[in-house]
Amino acid sequence: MRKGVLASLLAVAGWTVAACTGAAGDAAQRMTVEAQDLAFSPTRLEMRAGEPVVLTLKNNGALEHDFSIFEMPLEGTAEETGGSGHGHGGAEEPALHVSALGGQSATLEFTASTPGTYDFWCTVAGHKEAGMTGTLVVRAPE
Ligand SMILES: [Cu+2]
Repeated sequence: MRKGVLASLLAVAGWTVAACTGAAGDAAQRMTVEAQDLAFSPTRLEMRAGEPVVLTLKNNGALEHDFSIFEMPLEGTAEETGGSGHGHGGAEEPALHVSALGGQSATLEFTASTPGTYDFWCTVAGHKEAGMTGTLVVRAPE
């Protein structure tokens, strides 16, 4: 019994270390999306499936902005760091989401699993309609 508990604890500890080290590391595909009031730059991102991505959202505007993709298959779960932490009020949660207050930056680590073209936009009310949209292209692994 005790042995079983210890093994479980070790398994949890091992998992935690792996999570902290991050799937990303040096080999990650690093990219930055800048947000203005009210646009993204660039509006087109490309990445490879199966390889970790570290995406930085740099908010150069005064308003809060986010980068969201509602439906996109991932390997594991996305990890947001330094975001403004706004919620979506119990509405549908995006598969990918990173938010930043005006003048701040936040990062999102994730791994896309499936090649395809995905639309991203800012979910702050009215921003998508004002043109805060873009396209993320996931290419097949090399
Ligand atoms: Cu916005």
